[in-house]
Amino acid sequence: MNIQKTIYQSIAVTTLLFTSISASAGLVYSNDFDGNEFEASGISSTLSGGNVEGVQGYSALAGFDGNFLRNSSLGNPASSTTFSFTGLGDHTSISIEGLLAVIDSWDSSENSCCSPDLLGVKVDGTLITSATFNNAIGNTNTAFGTSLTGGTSPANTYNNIGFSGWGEQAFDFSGYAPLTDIAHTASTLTVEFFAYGAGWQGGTDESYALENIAISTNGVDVPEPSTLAIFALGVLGLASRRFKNT
Ligand SMILES: [Ca+2]
Ligand SMILES: [Ca+2]
Ligand SMILES: [Ca+2]
Repeated sequence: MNIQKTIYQSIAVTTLLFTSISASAGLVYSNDFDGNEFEASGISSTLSGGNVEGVQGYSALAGFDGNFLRNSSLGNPASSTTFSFTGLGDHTSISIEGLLAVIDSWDSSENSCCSPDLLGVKVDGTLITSATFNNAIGNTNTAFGTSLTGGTSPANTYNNIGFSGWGEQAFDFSGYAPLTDIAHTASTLTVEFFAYGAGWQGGTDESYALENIAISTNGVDVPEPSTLAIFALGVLGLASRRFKNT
């Protein structure tokens, strides 16, 4: 056996090992609710809460197509739409991307008959962000990412594009700061969307839907050069011992 060849092979194996660790970052899960559900290798996912329904007039807005996952639950808090995962590889944060449909008469957060109406997002049980929308009454309207209906219009001016007679809004929350690079390292993950607030009526009165959900991991630690060198030396040590034994 040629020891120089063995050393080169060992370095190649070391490089391959670190390449495979880095490859665990990236897209974990996506779902367009039209039968295209993606799970990364080694990931197991479960989804609960919500109904797959046609997008109705949302089909005119960029990204909405076929069906989405609508949650029209009653209660305070209303039952959540929950995505749960096991088997996540090494990572330092997660990002949640997708489209949000704000359907019918959300009543914002002012003290009226029917508010506040709030949308919360929890990661592993911790509230990450909350939002409110004024499709019907009130003045507060969260910019939950990029508005797909032209911004924060005054109350009662959104177009009615389906469901009951009230107007709708839509947002693309891909890159929305509160849902981007959320610190997270565990191999399990739970992401919950839920409506809450004393004014939440739910049902056919006010509801929401998710479309084109994508959840990814970010920021895998790259091994420091010193760690890599020690690891490589260890492999070389094994290789040279094997050489001496042959
Ligand atoms: Ca869809
Ligand atoms: Ca309400
Ligand atoms: Ca409507």
